[in-house]
Amino acid sequence: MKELEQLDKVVDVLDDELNQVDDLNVLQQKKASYLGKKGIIAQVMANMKDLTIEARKELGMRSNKIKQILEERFEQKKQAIENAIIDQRLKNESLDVTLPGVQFPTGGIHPLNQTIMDLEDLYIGMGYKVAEGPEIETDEYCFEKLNLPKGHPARDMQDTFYINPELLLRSQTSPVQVRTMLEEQGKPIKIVCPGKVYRRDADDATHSHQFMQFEGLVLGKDISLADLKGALLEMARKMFDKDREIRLRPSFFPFTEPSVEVDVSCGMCGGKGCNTCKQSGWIEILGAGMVNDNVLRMCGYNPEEIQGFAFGIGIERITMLKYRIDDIRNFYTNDVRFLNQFKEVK
Ligand code: 2NL
Repeated sequence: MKELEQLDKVVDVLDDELNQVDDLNVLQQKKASYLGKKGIIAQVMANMKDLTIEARKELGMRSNKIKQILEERFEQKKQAIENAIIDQRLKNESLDVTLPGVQFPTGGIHPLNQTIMDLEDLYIGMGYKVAEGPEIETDEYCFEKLNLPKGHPARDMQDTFYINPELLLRSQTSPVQVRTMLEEQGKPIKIVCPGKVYRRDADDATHSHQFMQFEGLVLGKDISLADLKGALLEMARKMFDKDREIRLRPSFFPFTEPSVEVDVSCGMCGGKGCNTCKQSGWIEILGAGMVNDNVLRMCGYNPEEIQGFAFGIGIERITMLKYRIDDIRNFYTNDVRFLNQFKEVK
């Protein structure tokens, strides 16, 4: 019977064809072309009515068997294709968790901020509070209450950016201390005041029209110049190294009396004399003194009962000394080749 022969071949032919298929849609079409209403099996069976009952019976049984085999083949192939798709997806989506992470560039702490943070740490450790105030100040707080009345020659010394006759860009952080004194109304004070200040200077290697200052003020009963010297010695040893010495030279500031300029022993030559210290063995780092009685009175303090010291230090200057930076403009031009040298090594 030729129908039986045809059916027997179908499975082999299908196996060959399925080897070529790797797509579920194509597989679906293929299945229809075998098992569908007009498929190969149906076509073979089309002529059944012309056969004997025996032959029909045999052909019917055989075709059912073949259909079952075909169904299995298609189901197996479908599973195989679906598994292959999942394998491919897992491959594509797999992560190698041992790969090094992406390195995002990080910033660093600006050397001036580092110096301010170091100094704040030191003074907070000695019981001081950190006080800040506005960069736009009044003439009253920046000059008048600091014993610099209008027409005082020291006012010309500090060429100031005036906004109008009453308002200016502060030329020192002292107005922050003035504000604190007015608020505290005669009570003891122990503060440091870091911040940006402005002066009408032409920029060069050692001058900048805006720079950072760090001032300190201690008011209380029986505060003396010896207390000032102790605080400043701690600062020199914290900022530079632990065996530095300091020395106080007489000087003049309108807001302190007596006033001193403070030198630190030269770290380059250990005090013997070199180019950095101009052969003197000493480097000037700050100005200080006992708060002038006039300042105390104008800020609501009675100099008979309470007195104390104040100091002012230029952040740029000591940062330059510490890190051997030779041009103040490096701090403000944001050249990453300069800044990267201060990045913390992780
Ligand atoms: C410097 C050093 C100094 C002060 C600042 C000060 C503040 C008050 C009262 C008294 Cl509220 N003094 N500050 C004192 C001495 C020196 O700065 O070289 N300035 C031009």
